[in-house]
Amino acid sequence: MHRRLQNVGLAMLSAGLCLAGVSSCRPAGGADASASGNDPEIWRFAIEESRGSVQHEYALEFKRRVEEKTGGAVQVKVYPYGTLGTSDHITELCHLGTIEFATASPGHLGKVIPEVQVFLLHFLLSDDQRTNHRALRDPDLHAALNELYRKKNFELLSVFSEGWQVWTTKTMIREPSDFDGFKMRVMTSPMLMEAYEAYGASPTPLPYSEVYSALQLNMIDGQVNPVFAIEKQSFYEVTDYMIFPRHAQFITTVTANRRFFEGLSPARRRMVNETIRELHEYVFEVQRRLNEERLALIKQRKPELNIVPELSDENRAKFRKASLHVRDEFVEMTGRDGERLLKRVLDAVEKAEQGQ
Ligand code: 6CS
Repeated sequence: MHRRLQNVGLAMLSAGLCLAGVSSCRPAGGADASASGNDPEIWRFAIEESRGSVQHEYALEFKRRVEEKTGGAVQVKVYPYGTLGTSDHITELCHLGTIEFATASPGHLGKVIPEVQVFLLHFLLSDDQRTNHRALRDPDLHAALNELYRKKNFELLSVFSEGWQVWTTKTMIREPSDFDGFKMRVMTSPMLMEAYEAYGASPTPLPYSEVYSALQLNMIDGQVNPVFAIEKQSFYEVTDYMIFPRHAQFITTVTANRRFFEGLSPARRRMVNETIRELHEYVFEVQRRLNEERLALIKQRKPELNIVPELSDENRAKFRKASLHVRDEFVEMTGRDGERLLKRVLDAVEKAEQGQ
């Protein structure tokens, strides 16, 4: 979309938020705003997923805890995917400060903060989910990332995994050569194009909301997402195979508008940080439970779906080998900052593997 038109659209979205009744409440404004009047202060939290997904449960729990801790002085309004547009719209609204909080997944945010695409590289993290969970909380990694987020007017609050990325496809994929000419839907960050081109596929970037119909109309041959999302968006209905290559995890980040965050009183800032810390453990359990439960549902609803729980070690090694040069492309695309970040992620995983 033309940049100018996009901005007009965003201005209309902002106006829409006021018309939706939010304007009748006191706007978010940190310490000063929280010291006057009896109306609750409203914090808006937009997520990139629909109701009943990992991000939705996360945002609802954030809301519950913040409202409880502030005795209702702050109320959090959660906007599920679609209510404020696509991931790109949500990111822009948080950047502008029209909303205070948003989830921003590297799969889309990479267009704004290229270095965050480090989390899109394949075979980078540990094979063990708990290890990755610890690594993603690494303070040095967080600080390095936050420096990049702040330059774009975001405050990075959290990085977490929503589970393994799983392919649902119309044909069987066992090894890279099976991807020859295969139209794979990817999120819209450029690194994902590189990642699947490395296997010989033809990657097709699309917003989340367009994936189901693109599969249905045979415009694409497959897509990649965690199990809970495959069930929630019904992608399994329009594909024949569900393959678990364990090549990457779906990583997301939680952000706040930087000006809003810095304008909060120290006590409020501490409360947000404390809540975010508490939610790191909480969300690990949520993604584990949702991915497990939804897999059982999919099996029950579509018994004829071919589920491939793992690739052979030999084929997995072929994918790993094909993926490695994408790390060089990442460094080429992101320069010194990207290179340093890549090293930090690898160090954080190593430290977590050693139980530090
Ligand atoms: O594939 C996507 O575009 C989306 N998938 C998930 C699991 N969350 C948000 C993201 O936009």
